[in-house]
Parts: sequence; structure tokens; C-alpha cells
Amino acid sequence: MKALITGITGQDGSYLADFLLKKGYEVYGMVRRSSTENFERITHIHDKIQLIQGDLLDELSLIKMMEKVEPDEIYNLAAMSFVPTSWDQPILTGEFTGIGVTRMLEAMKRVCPKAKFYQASSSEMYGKVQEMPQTEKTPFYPRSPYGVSKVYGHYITVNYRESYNLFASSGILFNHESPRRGLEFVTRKVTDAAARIKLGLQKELRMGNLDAKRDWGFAGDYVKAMWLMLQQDEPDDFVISTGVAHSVEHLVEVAFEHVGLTWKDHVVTDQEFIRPAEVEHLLGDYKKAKDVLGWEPEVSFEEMVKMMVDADMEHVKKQM
Ligand code: NAP
Ligand code: F7E
Repeated sequence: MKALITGITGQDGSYLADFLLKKGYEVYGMVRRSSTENFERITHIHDKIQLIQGDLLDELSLIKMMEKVEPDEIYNLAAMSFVPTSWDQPILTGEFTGIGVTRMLEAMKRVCPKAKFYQASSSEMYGKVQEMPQTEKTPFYPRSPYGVSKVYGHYITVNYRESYNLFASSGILFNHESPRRGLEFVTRKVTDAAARIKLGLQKELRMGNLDAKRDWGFAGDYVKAMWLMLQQDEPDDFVISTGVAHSVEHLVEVAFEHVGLTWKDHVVTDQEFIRPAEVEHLLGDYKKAKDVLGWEPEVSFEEMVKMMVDADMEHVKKQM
């Protein structure tokens, strides 16, 4: 089986590549050209995967890539994924995260219509939540240009499924984290800071809204759900979550306590990190995924935060 992953250099792409290689897949990854290589998360599998240059903005590059690979499964994980940047670059976010999905689906329709397509939808689509917990049937109310773009990507996936009979599934994934998470996202920002403060390299941590609540899971568990969605007989949409929400404050508390620090001695609120419109509380109901896919999360919030702090302690020590 051949799998094509866009966004392979990102957190999820790297975990998915690990997972598919273990399953015996030939793994192809799309990477955009840059003046320096950005392969930190896939260095350990570089000799086992094949990388092809392409960009979500360039339709022809997507067509040529699919002609070359002839994939059985396509995982569209590439996107501009950091919510605050989406207010600074709303048009580019729409191009990558929204219209980019149409470019992928069009290329697949022309080149390999029998392939199975996974779209990385997001709990950010629920935004100002209309019900608690959120299911596949909860109406969307996005609160950022990122969330709006993901709603577009989600519905164009549903539309191509219904219009052209493509096997196109959408995973509505709630926040998922790991030691490979980008440093600007709140979990990694906190675990990295806990390590730096513990090791004497940093004194304070400047944060935004500590009251926001998220349903945080482990990325390694979530990529398995992506794969399971493409092993079904019919395409469909699934919420992937843990069913438990924690506040940002609790996240900080668990991370700092793990290295013997009192968070209140170090954390400072800074307006710079307050968003123009906030998503206050996300909580997912993964019952459909459990019933249909047999999927359940395996790593708890506390285990994941400690795993990330431990990894950052090692990482920071190596830099000293
Ligand atoms: P990430 O670490 O930010 O990775 C994003 C990937 O997209 C990177 O490989 C990046 O390449 C690539 N990319 C961005 N723009 C591109 C373009 N124009 N052409 C080609 N590649 C491009 O994101 P992630 O956390 O792994 O998330 C994966 C996907 O799931 C994203 O679509 C995200 O929006 C979605 N999602 C994430 C979460 C979460 O909690 N992690 C939850 C729900 C949905 P470079 O390395 O070159 O920048
Ligand atoms: O923020 C609050 C912030 O940036 C989480 C992406 O993967 O998940 C992610 O989006 C919460 C927000 O993730 C800081 O206001 C407080 O309420 O880690 P985050 P996100 O915005 O939820 C979804 C599902 C995606 O799809 C996205 O691609 O934490 N917060 N203080 C802070 N957030 C950050 N980044 N930095 C702070 O200092």
C-alpha cells in the first residue's frame, strides 16, 4: 500500500509516517522547498520515506505528485495551523488551509479517484460552542480565520464525497500534543518553559488566557484514528477527542509541579497573547469513533504533559 502525506514535516505528519511504516506502507511525503531543510521531526525515518516537492498553493505540483506516487491513501495534513497567525495572515491562511483542500481534492479526482482521502478538520470549527460536549452533529461557529478556513476545508471534503463519489473522510480532531509539538502552541510553550526555568535558563513565562479549556490528547493516539477512518468501507466524519477538558492554568500547574516548581512564582499574564476572539471551552464526544472505528485514546492528559516536560528537560540539557 502506498500512502501520500502532505504536512509530513509537521507534528502529525511525522507520527503518521512512523505509524504507516510500521504497518508496512510505502510512505511518500510532500515538502515545500525552503532555503534550509526543515526535517527535524522526520530525520529518524529519512531513509525509509520518499519526499516530493510540492505546495498547496500550486495545483500543478499536486497533480504531478499524485501522478508520480499513484497513492492508495492520501492524508491531507498540511495547513497553516497556528491560530494567532491566522489573524495576521488571513488571506494566506484561507489559501493554504481552505482552498488548498479543494486543490488536493481536484488533483485526486483527476489523477487517482479510487484513492482514499483524509482531511484534517479541527475542533476550532466549533469555536463559540453551540452545545457541550461537541459531536459530529454540533453546528460550527468558528472564531478565527483559521477556524473559518477549516470549516471550508471540511465542507468541501463532504461536497466532493457527495458530488463525485470520492472516498473522502474528515477527522474532527481536538487538540493533540506531543514532544514534537511546535514551540508556539500552549502545551509545548509551557513544558519548554518549565524545563528552562528548572535548569536556570529562564525566569518567567508570559502567557495569555489561563481560563481557556481544551480537550487535549496525545498525537500518537490520534494518527491511528486517521488511519482507521480510511480502513472503513464507507467514508464518513468522526470526532476524535478524549472526553476530558482541562484549563490552561491546570496545564501549567501539572507541568511545573512535575519539576518541583510553583507555577505562580513564574507565570505572568501578557496582553500580547490574548486573542481577538477566544475559543473558551472545547470538549469532544468520541462515541462514534469508539463504536464504528473501535478507537479510544490511550495516553492521559497528565501522562502526556509529564512526557513532554521530561522530553524538554532532555532537549534543553543537550543545548546547554
Ligand atoms: P504543524 O505541525 O503545524 O504542521 C503543518 C504542516 O503543514 C507542516 O509540515 C508544514 O510544512 C505544512 N504546510 C503548511 N503550509 C503548506 C503549504 N502551503 N504547502 C505544503 N505544506 C505546507 O501541524 P500539526 O499539528 O501536525 O497538524 C496537522 C494538521 O491537522 C493541520 O492541518 C492542522 O491544522 C490540523 N489539526 C491539528 C490539530 C492539533 O491539535 N495538532 C487539531 C486539529 C487539526 P513546513 O514544515 O514546511 O512548514
Ligand atoms: O492554544 C490559550 C489560547 O495555541 C490553546 C492548533 O493545533 O488546536 C490548536 O489550536 C489555548 C487557547 O492551540 C497562551 O488562548 C493561553 O485558548 O495551543 P494553542 P489552539 O488555538 O487551541 C486546534 C484544535 C487546531 O486545529 C490548531 O491547528 O491556550 N493560551 N496562553 C495560549 N496559547 C498560546 N499559543 N500561547 C499562550 O501563551
